[in-house]
Amino acid sequence: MCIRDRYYSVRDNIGLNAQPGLLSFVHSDPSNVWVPLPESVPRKADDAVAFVQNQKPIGSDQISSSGIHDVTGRPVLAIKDTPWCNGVAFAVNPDTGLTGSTNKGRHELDSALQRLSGSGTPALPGWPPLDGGYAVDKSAGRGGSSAIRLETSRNAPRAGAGQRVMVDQTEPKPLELRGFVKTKPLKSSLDDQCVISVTLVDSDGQSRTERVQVAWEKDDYAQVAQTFESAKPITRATVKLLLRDESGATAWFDDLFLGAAGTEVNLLQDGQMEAEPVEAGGMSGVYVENTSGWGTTVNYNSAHFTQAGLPLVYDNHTQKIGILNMFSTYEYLRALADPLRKDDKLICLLYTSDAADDPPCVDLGGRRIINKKTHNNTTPSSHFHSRLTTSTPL
Ligand SMILES: [Ca+2]
Repeated sequence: MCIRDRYYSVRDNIGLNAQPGLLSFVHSDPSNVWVPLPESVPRKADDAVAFVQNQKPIGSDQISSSGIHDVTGRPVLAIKDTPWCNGVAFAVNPDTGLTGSTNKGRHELDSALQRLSGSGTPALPGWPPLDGGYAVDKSAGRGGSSAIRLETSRNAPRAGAGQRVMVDQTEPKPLELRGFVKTKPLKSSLDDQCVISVTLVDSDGQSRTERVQVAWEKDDYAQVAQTFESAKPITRATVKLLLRDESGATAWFDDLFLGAAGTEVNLLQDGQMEAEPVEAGGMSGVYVENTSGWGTTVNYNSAHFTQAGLPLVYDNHTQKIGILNMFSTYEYLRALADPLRKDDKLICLLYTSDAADDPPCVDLGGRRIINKKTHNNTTPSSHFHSRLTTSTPL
């Protein structure tokens, strides 16, 4: 079986899974560990490595156990400034058989399965789930009865909900965001742990993302409010409710408003979170991103050699042996296929493609995707068209 799909996975103004209605597949990126870097850290490899060693951000344990080394023993990485992460992507060996409970492959596998088990959770039609998704809490609402509840754990450290709205200003006017948030203890000290992120796109196609900080440890709903000014008319906006905490946290969101300042016209659909939740349905499984990424990289981290299930390779250029990372990715896929096959779930391999002439197709839940013109009016570098090619489970 083969499914082709045009999928806007990395557009900043479309959350993962959100826009095409891909609600039943969860995302796995097994060969990268993304680390956002503060602005003060120079965008150089040595500085990025030092930051990870000294500050121990989320993912540092996976980098130390699964990191790919080049022939000189240095971590393989790429400095990146992308809509979803301004920092560094460390190349990692996704083999789940590496020693250490914190290896990337095992973490990714456990996380994908856990998120998949929750991906059938009914969601509000106006609020597509992001990352690990959310629950509709019918008894925790502030106004009315329902609220969106985000919960995280070690295996599912990110949860979220998002919504894109057309603003269509003809002249610049301030936009106001208001909402109410309640949180249970947030243990780590990251300042972007619980935020409402608002991405605004103006009439020139320029986008900017503002993060509205949520107060910590509130037993009751507290209001957040922020006004955004823009020199150009704002054409569209994406609001994301985001929680990330490896040690486990909970946050509730209710009564969200986004609209022209001083008005009560809410651009958000179901800002009160009172709609009837619906189930995602259709086929489900895991889509694995970057299956070609780092694939031809040879991993010289000798600590990984004895755990490799496939033969090592001899590199003519360096005249040394190593692990071809594509083989490690295959081992990850094989480990992932076992539990999925038992449950009639699918693996989809996602790789980047410039096949802009791909025909519009159905999405994985069987609904047709309409490729609106607004998807294509930004610069090519701000997104890539991806093609999902799936097969039956490996
Ligand atoms: Ca409500």
